[in-house]
Amino acid sequence: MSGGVNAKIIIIGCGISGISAAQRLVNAGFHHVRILEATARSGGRIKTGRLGDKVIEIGANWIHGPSEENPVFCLARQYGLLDPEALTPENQAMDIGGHPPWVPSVFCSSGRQLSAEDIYPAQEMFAELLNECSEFHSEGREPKACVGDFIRSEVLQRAAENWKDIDPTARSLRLCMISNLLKGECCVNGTHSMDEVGLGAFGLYKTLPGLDCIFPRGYEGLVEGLLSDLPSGLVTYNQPVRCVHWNNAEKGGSPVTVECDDGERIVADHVIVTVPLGYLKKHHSTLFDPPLPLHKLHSVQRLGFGTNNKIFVEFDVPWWDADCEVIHLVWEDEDALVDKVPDVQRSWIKKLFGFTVLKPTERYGHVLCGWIAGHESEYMETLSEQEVTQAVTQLIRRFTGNPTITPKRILRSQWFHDPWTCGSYSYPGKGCSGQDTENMMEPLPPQKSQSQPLQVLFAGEATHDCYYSTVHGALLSGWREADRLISHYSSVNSSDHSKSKL
Ligand code: 6YU
Repeated sequence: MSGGVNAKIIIIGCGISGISAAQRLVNAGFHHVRILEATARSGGRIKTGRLGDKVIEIGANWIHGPSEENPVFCLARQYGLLDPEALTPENQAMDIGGHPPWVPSVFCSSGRQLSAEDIYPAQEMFAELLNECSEFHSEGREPKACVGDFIRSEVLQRAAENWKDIDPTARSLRLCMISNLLKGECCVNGTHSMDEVGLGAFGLYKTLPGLDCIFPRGYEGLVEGLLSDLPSGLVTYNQPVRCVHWNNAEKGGSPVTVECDDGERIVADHVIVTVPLGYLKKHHSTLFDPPLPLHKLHSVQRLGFGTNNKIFVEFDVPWWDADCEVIHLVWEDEDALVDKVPDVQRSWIKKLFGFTVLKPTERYGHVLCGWIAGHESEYMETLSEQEVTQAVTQLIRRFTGNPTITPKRILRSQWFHDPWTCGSYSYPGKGCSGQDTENMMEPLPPQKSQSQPLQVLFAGEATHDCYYSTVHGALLSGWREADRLISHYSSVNSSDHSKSKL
């Protein structure tokens, strides 16, 4: 490694993938590592905020699959950031397949609360269909182009067969419940509609065992823990990068020059780009000189990156049951299996599938987190807080039939209009395959042979082959690219060494 430790390495972005790459490189002895971050803070899409005196998460919420194989869980445990229940073997062993078994309450648009019997058949059918969607990848077939088409056609067929003898109103209500579950799945996948999620690629996503848990004092504790191991001054804040000039060596310069928005030009041997896919989609043509090779660009375009936002709503008194963990809002005019609204400006609020309840009550009081994805969510971001409060209040009053319910305060995220993120997280778009993530993580110049120099490397959640859209996927991608450089120098040094022996 002796030659490598002097290599100049620039990391663009101080989200978890940029930080984990820096941590690995510094631990391996590299001492010319710098992170350039566009904003005034670290963490990127890990962003802890406050609602009054309550700690809330504006970005990432849970550790998905908190168990031994999950590096976020292991680091959080090491830093002492988790509640004791999350550390129990029982919690780690629970296999929930990405969908926590929350206790639901369901309200419908005529102001009634539905019973478990009303909705269970729809929930069961939907869960079965999601499992089937995940299996097409390993079966190597794709009976429909997108998850939405598959679910819709199967629900219609199965409902005609299995629900033919039930009362038409009850049958219609089950179909409306499926529309609600489709909207919820848009939030999980961070997409406008399940019609935009590729069916064959849906099963690329892998879950880990463990019942999802939170950071009681905030997800940013993880970021602080990792940063505390790095030399001070390694991160430069408020330093947006405008352009990465690569292949300079052919013109006689250093391999890569990073040009910042303020005009500063920094030369480097290697650059690790960790900007979000949403940012890359919007700015790739100016961010790289020469431009990205076509196969890489096409993957940037094919992979999906959508919006999922939260609307936190606090109340003085709860209007939901004490054991309730998730509240579904079912529109009774939506038996056509819809996950988008016809007129975004007039009826964007119909896209909000419901709320999760922040628990435990002793810590959070009475706070709900509303979830809304897609273009409706992007439109919501343009409204004033007062307009959002009004829409949410009307919605809750209508669904509960209680005209007096009044939120104490609200706070919503605005990820689409964040200029350095441009949305929430990635998903496999229609026509995507594992080759697209391979292309995303491929360094520049394209690695036609082992001897190609490594100039620009790519990390970030959207570059992980099976844990995309998560914090652990992002963290692992940073380690992966650091390891690529570490092994590059190990092999360079060992071949130098063997040459010198000759
Ligand atoms: C998770 C969860 N979670 C909710 C919401 C969001 C996300 N995720 P970063 O963006 O962090 O860093 C890049 C940096 O680059 C950033 O600081 C920029 O400012 C900077 N930058 C950009 N341009 C620059 C420039 N030009 N120059 C310099 N700097 C520049 N993940 O594990 N648990 O609960 C959630 C959630 C609302 C928005 C999430 C969750 C996603 C993670 O937050 C995200 O992946 C990582 O933080 C990204 O880190 P990074 O380093 O890559 O980028 C079955 C099946 C279905 C498949 N999907 C199921 C998965 C479910 C995912 N669920 C998520 C849910 C929530 C609620």
